[in-house]
Amino acid sequence: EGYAGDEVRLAEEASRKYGSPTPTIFSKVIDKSIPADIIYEDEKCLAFRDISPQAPVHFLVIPRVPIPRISEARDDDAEVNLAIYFLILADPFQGIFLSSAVINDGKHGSQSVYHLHVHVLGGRQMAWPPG
Ligand code: D5M
Repeated sequence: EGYAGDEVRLAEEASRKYGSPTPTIFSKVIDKSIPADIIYEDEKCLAFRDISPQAPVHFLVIPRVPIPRISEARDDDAEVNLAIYFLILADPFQGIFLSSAVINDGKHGSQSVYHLHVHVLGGRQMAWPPG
């Protein structure tokens, strides 16, 4: 509820900007047609726990607009402003140490879901570089 009804408008907007992105599983998370552990949402973005957590804390931050990948984000995609996301996320996760934020881009980045998402991981020692 709350922001329901915006999805059609956002999909049309994305379709104009990016061609017609194939809807992904994250569209269903957004429209709540599949269950997800949503920890934060506002008119621009959603955060929910990763179904396959790689750390004690592992959630994904996605824009509602279905931008397929970071390398296709446009200048006018203000909602992709990571500073905004992390400011927002600082609040629900106050007190939890967040270690890394990762964006996988395309085939070489092993991106599997083509709806832009930021992995936010924490609660354990991370390694560098990623595999
Ligand atoms: O990572 C895509 C991530 O999305 C991967 O860590 C699993 C996660 N995922 C996939 N489906 C779901 C659902 N339904 N809920 C929560 N998390 C999900 P990538 O960066 O594309 O490799």
